[in-house]
Amino acid sequence: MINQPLASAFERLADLMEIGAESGFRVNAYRRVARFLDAYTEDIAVAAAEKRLTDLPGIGQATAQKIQEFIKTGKISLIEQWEAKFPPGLPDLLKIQGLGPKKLAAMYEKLGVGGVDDLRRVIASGALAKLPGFGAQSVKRIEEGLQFRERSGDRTPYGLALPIAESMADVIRRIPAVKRVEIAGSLRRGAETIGDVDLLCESRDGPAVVKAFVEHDGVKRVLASGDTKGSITIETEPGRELQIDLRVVPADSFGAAWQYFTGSKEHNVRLRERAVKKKWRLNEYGLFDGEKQIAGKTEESIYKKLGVPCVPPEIREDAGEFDLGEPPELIAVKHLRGDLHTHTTASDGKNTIDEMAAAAKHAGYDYFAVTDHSRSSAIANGLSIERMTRHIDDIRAAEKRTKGIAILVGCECDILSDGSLDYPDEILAACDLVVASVHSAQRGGKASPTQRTIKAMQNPYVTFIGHPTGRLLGKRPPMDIDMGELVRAAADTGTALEINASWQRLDLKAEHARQAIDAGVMLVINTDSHRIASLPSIRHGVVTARRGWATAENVLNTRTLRSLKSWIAKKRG
Ligand code: DGT
Ligand code: CA
Ligand code: CA
Ligand code: ZN
Repeated sequence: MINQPLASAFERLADLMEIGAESGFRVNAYRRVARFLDAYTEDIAVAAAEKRLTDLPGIGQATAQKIQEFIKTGKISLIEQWEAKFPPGLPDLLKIQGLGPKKLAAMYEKLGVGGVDDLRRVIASGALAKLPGFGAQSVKRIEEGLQFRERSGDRTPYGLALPIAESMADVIRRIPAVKRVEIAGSLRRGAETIGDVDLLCESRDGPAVVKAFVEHDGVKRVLASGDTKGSITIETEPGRELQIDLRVVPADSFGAAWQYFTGSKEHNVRLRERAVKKKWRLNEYGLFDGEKQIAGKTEESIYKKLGVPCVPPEIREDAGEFDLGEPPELIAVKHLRGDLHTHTTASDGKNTIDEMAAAAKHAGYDYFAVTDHSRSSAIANGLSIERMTRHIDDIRAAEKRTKGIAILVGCECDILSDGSLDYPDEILAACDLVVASVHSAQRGGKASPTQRTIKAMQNPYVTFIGHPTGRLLGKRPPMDIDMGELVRAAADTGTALEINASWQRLDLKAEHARQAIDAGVMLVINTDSHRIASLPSIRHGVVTARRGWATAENVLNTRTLRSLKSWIAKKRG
């Protein structure tokens, strides 16, 4: 659906206009359109084709025209006009944590900041801190955001790279000479960030395939174009590109190439040692005894010959997988029976309880939990005790009228700066489950983040900790958490730890998930969805759990509703 990219386009338009100090009225109107599109459950292209756009709330003639233009051309010319007004590096600064359009406008007008280099200069000279509305604290945050973004370099988050790779794989699949296409590399292993995408295809006509690949519409730059290999880039967002490598191999070598280019390098080195010990040779063309190929049509054939388990790609990291007797059965999406961390319009979600319920049911779940924000999360429209009390009734009423899926009453309760919880126990007790999360003072709370979280876990109503380290990939570093202490306390108190599947978070990350499992801690995989379109991102959480060696037994929301409830009841005593 074009709804999401279109919503982002209107959001960008609003940002640009706000940087340009355009009237708040028009800016807000475009933000409302973006929010509407974001939450709109039907395909906006259908409404456009049926000339119904202006029947929709907040969409007038002018906006309808822009939507039509975007559907036809993939862009909105007004955005380009606005972009032309500023130095090209200026809008990109919006991606730095702590910098919004208003601050950018001030920096641009008063100090002539037009990009990252200028920003660094005005931070160093102290000029930025002197600007009204900035101050030392806010400049420090901006500086941290800038440094963090630079450190994360040009790796692309898994959740952004995956859909791009999948649609490129579909494009290649439609080339006539192509028999088969697969994803390899770090993306197949489910790494949290991706250096480049590696695709593999089976064909006997390499040159034709590579030609079609590098000449495809969406290609930004061609880096290499040979007989069996092509390399291109795709623009993921303005100013950022993702490299995609394609290799063309014959059927007899497909398994060997897939194994080799899946990696990791460390895993491959160990595997090659096994081959050498047997006086064989292993490379991307196959496993060879002298000149004779003895395996390589499939991956399994290679592992089998070498006498090592053919483990899932997610755990090919030389982190103990060679010591396994059998390949483990890791957790899969099909094992999950429900999503236990979601938001609705009651706080900052875009869809109602009923819409979320219908979508969760459609996803095949047996249950899901509504966990809106608690009162202190003002920016997330957190619920006062009175509103929460009514919300609980609303959820129970929705549960009564909904068939085919159980709706659990929950809340995402803030862990305050001293580690106390944002709601009194009576409210928590009225919920079926409670997510406790740190949302404020990630640095410099009254107690350390570890101590705050442990204190929250000691409350019997806290079922699990949401996004335990608070990181945002490429944007915000994790809180300073002592993971060893945290998982011990989780085990002691019978509190589960979340793997938040949102692609910006992936929190816990894989290494921490494995540490938790080793300590006997229960994991729970949730999307933290703020709209129904986010529910499928559960698979990012599952991949992260797999990289942490999780099986279905390690994950709370693989349980039946009855077994889930009794697990929660055990901690409540
Ligand atoms: P990335 O792209 O940085 O996220 O990580 P990968 O793992 O996708 O690395 P990449 O794209 O450089 O190479 C893809 C795979 O090809 C890698 O996982 C293993 C294999 N490979 C590449 N270069 C070597 C090498 O020098 N030795 C061995 N054993 N394998 C290699
Ligand atoms: Ca790669
Ligand atoms: Ca590569
Ligand atoms: Zn949440």
